[in-house]
Amino acid sequence: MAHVFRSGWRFMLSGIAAALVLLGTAEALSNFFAAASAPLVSIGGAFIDIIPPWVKDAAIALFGIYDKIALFATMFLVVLILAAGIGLLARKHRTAALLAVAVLGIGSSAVVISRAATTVADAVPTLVGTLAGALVLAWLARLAHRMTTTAPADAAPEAGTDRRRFLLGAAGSAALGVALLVAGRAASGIRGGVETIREAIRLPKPAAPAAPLPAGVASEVPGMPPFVSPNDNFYRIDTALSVPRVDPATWSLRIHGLVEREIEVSFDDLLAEDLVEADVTLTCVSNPVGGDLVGNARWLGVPVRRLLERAGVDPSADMVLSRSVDGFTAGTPIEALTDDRDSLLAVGMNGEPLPAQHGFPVRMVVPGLYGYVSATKWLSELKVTRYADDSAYWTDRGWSAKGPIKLASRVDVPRSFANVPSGVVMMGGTAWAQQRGISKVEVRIDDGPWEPADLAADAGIDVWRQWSYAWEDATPGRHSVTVRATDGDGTVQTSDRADPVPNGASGWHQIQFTVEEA
Ligand SMILES: Nc1nc2c(c(=O)[nH]1)N[C@H]1C(S)=C(S)[C@@H](COP(=O)(O)O)O[C@H]1N2
Ligand SMILES: [Mo]
Repeated sequence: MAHVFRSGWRFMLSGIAAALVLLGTAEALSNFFAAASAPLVSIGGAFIDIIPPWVKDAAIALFGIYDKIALFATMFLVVLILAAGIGLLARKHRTAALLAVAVLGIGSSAVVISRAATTVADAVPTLVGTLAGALVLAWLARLAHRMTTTAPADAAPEAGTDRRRFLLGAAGSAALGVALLVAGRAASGIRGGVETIREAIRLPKPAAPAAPLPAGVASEVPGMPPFVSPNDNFYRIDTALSVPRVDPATWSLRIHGLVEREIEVSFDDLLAEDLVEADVTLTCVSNPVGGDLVGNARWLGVPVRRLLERAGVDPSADMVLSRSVDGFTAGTPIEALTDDRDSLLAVGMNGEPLPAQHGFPVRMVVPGLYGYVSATKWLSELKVTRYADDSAYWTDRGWSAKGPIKLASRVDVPRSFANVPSGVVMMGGTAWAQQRGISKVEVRIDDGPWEPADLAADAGIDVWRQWSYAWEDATPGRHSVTVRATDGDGTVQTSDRADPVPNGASGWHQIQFTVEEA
């Protein structure tokens, strides 16, 4: 019995080593194909597209920006368990096990091909990987068999050789697979490909530069987030498990649908336009009260309005469905793209070409609307249409068709559950109501009266506004601070709590902190 158990482990190991070779080979080869040609990228992507929205919301709540890593780790674990099972199957039924590998490989290839950003050729990494994995499984299973059939007690020298052969083969295959995986991952992330192209781009100066930021837009309270969010840690939210690799030389944007004339523009066409610069604070509808899925940047681009005018929008249209190369879509009310706000086809972010993660080469930026209905990254298409005729990615998954950004405010300093020294307690935070601006922020200590906070300088209605407040006679002990803002129209932020689903969170942000004894 113990003997059978031991040999079972050998076959499970064979399966796992073969799976690592499969994944490693496919991952390494995927660098020569679309990013989604790596099987786990496509399978994960398909999974994200079909799971019920609440699962995704729960994952974001649980893992935040690490949701993608969590998904990859889970998929990897599932693959290893599956592989161990197939290895066990190979002990008695080698053909059945190889057939299972083939079915899984072909099935995965089909998923790869079905993705929006891939073509049939992108199945090559998965198919070659499957072949390599199957060969390794067949070989290791044969070695494992030889070990099992040679009784360990007698014929000792031969058994020793077989044992060594198997262990070397299994360990070597597993190591090779892991090495290919690591090298393949390291080589991807578009380094050397699109990243070199991106770095070589020189963006033209804006014909209409943004006004310089007024002095004093940043609150002086230590520990506040920067007023302009650096590109490197600007929040990132999207359904793309690997960042799409889009070459600006072959990129084009097609504008079609309810228009007088279809137009198609290249990246160079866009750069040749008079470019407009605008400070716009972007916000995710999934941002919880007090959350940080919000960022402020200076964008450079071509007004969407200008291209829509050229195409000639039919009066019956009420929506523009923007589409990404990876299949994501957003539905934006047509007036948000044709009125005089700074809705842009953005090519630049804080003085650089768009970072790959933020939509290189071209994305949409629309002041006043949550990202899911407006901020399409890796943009490829604008379809002028009607809400009655088309719906977008998140609308199909239970979120509202329209997503104006709700008035919001948060406490950034002190941090939740911080201990602060006694004396004057400095507090600071951020408020936003894009398209309306912020006219007032008030804070309340414990159950005390609402006190006006000091507003930092105003950088415009589409930009967040920082505030500060000095609590002069802070008493030692545990306290809470609550914040509420008033927008430029005089509307006071509601205390009604709403979850992010279906159209954005609301409610006052409150944090707890402790003032230390003097
Ligand atoms: N192609 C694509 N564009 C997308 C998304 C996406 O999943 N895919 N997510 C949208 C959402 S929900 C938000 S909040 C913003 C976030 O933009 P950022 O990652 O640059 O902050 O991008 C939008 N554009
Ligand atoms: Mo979002």
